Amino acid sequence: ILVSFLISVIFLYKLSFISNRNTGQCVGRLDTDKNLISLKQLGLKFQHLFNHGRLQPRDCQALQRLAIIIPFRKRWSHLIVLLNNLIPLLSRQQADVHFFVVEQSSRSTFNRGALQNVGFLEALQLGQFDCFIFHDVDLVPLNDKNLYRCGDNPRHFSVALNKYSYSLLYPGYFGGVVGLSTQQYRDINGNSNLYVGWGGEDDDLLERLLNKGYYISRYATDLSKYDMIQHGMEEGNKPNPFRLMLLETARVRQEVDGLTSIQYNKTITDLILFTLITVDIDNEQ
Ligand code: UD2
Ligand code: MN
Repeated sequence: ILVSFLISVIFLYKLSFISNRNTGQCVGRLDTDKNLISLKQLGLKFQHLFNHGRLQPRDCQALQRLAIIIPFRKRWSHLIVLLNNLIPLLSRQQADVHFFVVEQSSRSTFNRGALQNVGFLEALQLGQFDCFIFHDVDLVPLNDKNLYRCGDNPRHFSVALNKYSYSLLYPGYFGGVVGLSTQQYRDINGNSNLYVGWGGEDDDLLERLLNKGYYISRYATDLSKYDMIQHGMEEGNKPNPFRLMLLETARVRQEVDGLTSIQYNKTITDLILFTLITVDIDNEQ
């Protein structure tokens, strides 16, 4: 009797863990689900949680409405893995969230900073958002107590990456996944639009926020672990040779280079789980 009692207790405990992972409370440390399913299957799996592109808690009203901005080009398998892991996590965190995938059309060199500015401006055309989380498509959070919300200072979420043995790369590292309130992002005039190709735009963003009297806020390392899905470097996103030179003038450019100066053409498509914003960016502006 004792043995069968113990077995049932263990079984019930496991069951509650599994059901928590799908809907209920946060559970802490997670394993990444790396299964590749189609975009259609992903839609079928999660569509019941969405209403007009908005994932909302069932039993309460969230304090912050979040926009997750994903700069993107030709990384569909990463996007699927990210959403497959992030949607249940955010649902457990009772988040009120809308995903915006900001895709740069293939003509020009990749410009992550400019795409983030477009995501911010276009999201605010479509709804009211309190908090913007700018999210690399290839970073999967490993702990659901890493709470996706904005605070009094800009927050760096992706502190500890598998790629860097789960330790902070350097104290001023502000790449990967960061969150700024709508007010904070406006105050700093968003990202620079001048970083064409790989690198430097994240360090520039840090200069901009420090220049406006903010500092970086981070959660404990244990909560801030991420796995970066393995990838190479794209032809259209080669390291920018001017990035260090640009960085020297970050603060003097801040008022004239950013949200206030960006020029682009866009096409918007509403899908079940996210809004796709396809953007033509003129890197010569
Ligand atoms: C690092 C930073 C990233 C950014 C970049 C320099 C981390 C974890 N990430 O990323 O935040 O500062 O350096 O620009 O430190 N992307 C596409 N398609 C492309 C190219 C880029 O979708 O063809 C997007 C995608 O969201 C990707 C992000 O841009 O995650 C950053 O590009 P990356 O992953 O190639 O660069 P990585 O890992 O060095
Ligand atoms: Mn990456």
